Amino acid sequence: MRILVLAGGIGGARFLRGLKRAAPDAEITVIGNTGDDIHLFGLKVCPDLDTVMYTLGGGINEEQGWGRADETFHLKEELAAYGVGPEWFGLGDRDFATHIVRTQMISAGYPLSAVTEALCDRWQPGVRLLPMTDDRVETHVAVEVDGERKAIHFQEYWVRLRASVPAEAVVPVGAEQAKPAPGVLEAIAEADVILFPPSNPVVSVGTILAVPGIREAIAEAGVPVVGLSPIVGDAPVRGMADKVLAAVGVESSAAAVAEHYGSGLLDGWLVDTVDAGSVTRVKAAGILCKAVPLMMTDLDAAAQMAREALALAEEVR
Ligand code: GDP
Ligand code: FO1
Ligand code: CA
Repeated sequence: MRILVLAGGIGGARFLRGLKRAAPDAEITVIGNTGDDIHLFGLKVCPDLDTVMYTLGGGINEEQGWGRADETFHLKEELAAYGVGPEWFGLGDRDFATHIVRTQMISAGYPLSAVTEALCDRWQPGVRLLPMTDDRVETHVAVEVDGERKAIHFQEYWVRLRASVPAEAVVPVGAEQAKPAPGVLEAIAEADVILFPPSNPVVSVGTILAVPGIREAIAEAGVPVVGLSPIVGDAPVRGMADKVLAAVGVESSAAAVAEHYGSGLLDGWLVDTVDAGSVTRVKAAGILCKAVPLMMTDLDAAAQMAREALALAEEVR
């Protein structure tokens, strides 16, 4: 079975770990979000691709959910001693190596998709990890600070400001001109089932869908498309999904996220058992829906969620 998954960082990566356990013989292709990418210290950093690669490859900092295990921060401290920042973004020594290799290969002319494949040669994530595009896309957030409206990088909004001010708009800058990376449209067309993990619907899955051709290819793939809600009890399990959902005019609820994707895209939607009351509303939107436990407390829980998603896909097929 060929399974295609659109993934952000932590939510996507932890779900994928469960999916690998639930479907050990499946061929899994992951389209990763690159809208979070940021250039720092002259290096290209791809947080969501790296989170998937490290999580599935066994190098992730488990407690944090991002960055490397056994990390140290000597390089960052030395840069800070020269007054070179930003200090608000925690890049560790081990992680820096990934960004140096990536930037070196990109400077030598390799596209991000080829670079990602080369990095995965080391980590062996057990899935085919494709960036959504080889073109530069950067998610910016419009905010009002001291009475002045300005656009800042999504990482600045989340990591520096901790989403402490309302997001007035979220713009995947460059997405309209971007082309799907090599292999992306083919993987969608060849998939037997397409899954949206409990990733951020705006800045992760939404950004991937903003690359022209990807949404259309999924809608026309003719295979079950099933998603899992990242919103449990009307709040994100972690992160700032409520803030970025508000920016696109969507309430923070499992049902509203399903309606936001819509029946043109989604065939099935899983909500957490605490949101069982919203199953009728999702069904009324033309999307098959079931309430099951959706907290990825450990690998077994994530694997059970993946089984439920695959079972729902069989029901809608
Ligand atoms: P990010 O790039 O690191 O923010 O990761 P993703 O976009 O892949 O996923 C972020 C989303 O995952 C957030 O909106 C969280 O609410 C959701 N999430 C994290 N852990 C869980 C969990 O255990 N269960 C569910 N249902 N959602 C989760
Ligand atoms: N998230 C943080 O909350 N603080 C950080 O300092 C931070 C550094 C960082 C470095 C490399 C990397 O791959 C990810 C990193 N993240 C950090 C996580 C990440 O940028 C965001 O949590 C997600 O992209 C949110 O969608
Ligand atoms: Ca992310």
